[in-house]
Amino acid sequence: MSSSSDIILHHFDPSPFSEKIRVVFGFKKIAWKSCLISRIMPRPDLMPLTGGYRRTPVMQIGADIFCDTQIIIRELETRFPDPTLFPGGNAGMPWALGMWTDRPFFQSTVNLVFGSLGDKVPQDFIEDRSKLRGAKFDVAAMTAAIPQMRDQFRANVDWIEAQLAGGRPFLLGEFSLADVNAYMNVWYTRQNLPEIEDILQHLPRTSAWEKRIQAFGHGTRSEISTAEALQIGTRATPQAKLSADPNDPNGRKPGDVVSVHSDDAWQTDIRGEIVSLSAQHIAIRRRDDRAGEMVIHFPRVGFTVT
Ligand SMILES: N[C@@H](CCC(=O)N[C@@H](CS)C(=O)NCC(=O)O)C(=O)O
Repeated sequence: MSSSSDIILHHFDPSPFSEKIRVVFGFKKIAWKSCLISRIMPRPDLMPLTGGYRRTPVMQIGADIFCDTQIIIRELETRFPDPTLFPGGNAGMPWALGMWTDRPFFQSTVNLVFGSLGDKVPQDFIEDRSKLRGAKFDVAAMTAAIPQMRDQFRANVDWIEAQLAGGRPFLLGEFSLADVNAYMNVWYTRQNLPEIEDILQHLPRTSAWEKRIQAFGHGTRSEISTAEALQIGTRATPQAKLSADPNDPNGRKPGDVVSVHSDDAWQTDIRGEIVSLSAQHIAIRRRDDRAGEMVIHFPRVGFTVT
């Protein structure tokens, strides 16, 4: 039986997607272990655990590894259902809103942040992210697009402002996953661009909403090293249970060997044998020379299985 202190988050403090998970830890009052990873590759103690998945964050519970914030949040909601991130039966729309907050909204946020940082973005970071994207991480182009990105950022945040009208404290009334996802973008600009206040000062409901979310904190955090996390993964046995999806539209079943890819430019595929699957998740088993047997869990939206 696992407890909340078995939860390890591989992350780095300035990572906006990691902030989503830290906020969920705060809201659900979870105790967790923070494993700080470098902002750029290589990550030699993490790759044996993930099989090569290189986005941040990654959650580890023993020898089960959860890649992508969607599947991390789904697992946390299952293990710690109270308080829920899906109040009032809102079990679908908050996920769908993630496709706005994490993609077009986040793209304008990232371009605004890096375009504004300009020459301060380190060369090794540019090289690393160019490799990840399979295309130049073009800070000069982002700098040239700052006026457009300001407009895009403001228009997106203005939707938050509009939704908070009439004294609504959170986007759906009660706090939900929709707030977690939208908040990431505002948090990220605040961390990097003090001048974002020029835009946000005209959006007072959003600023008050940010403070309400900050007040949840990050749960109870303690630190472990990447070497310790790898050792935990190596010693543990995966807990994922065999489970078929009778309605799988492609007839996939436990035991099938598949490759899982994320649908972004980054093309690493992670190969293994299906352990369990459903409309919203797939877990595959693989063996690693260093980590031994691991089960890696992915969401379905944003990932392809071949
Ligand atoms: N869809 C992913 C996106 C995560 C993401 O893009 N994270 C950024 C950092 S905040 C990243 O992976 N950057 C490259 C890296 O850390 O190697 C998720 O929801 O977890």
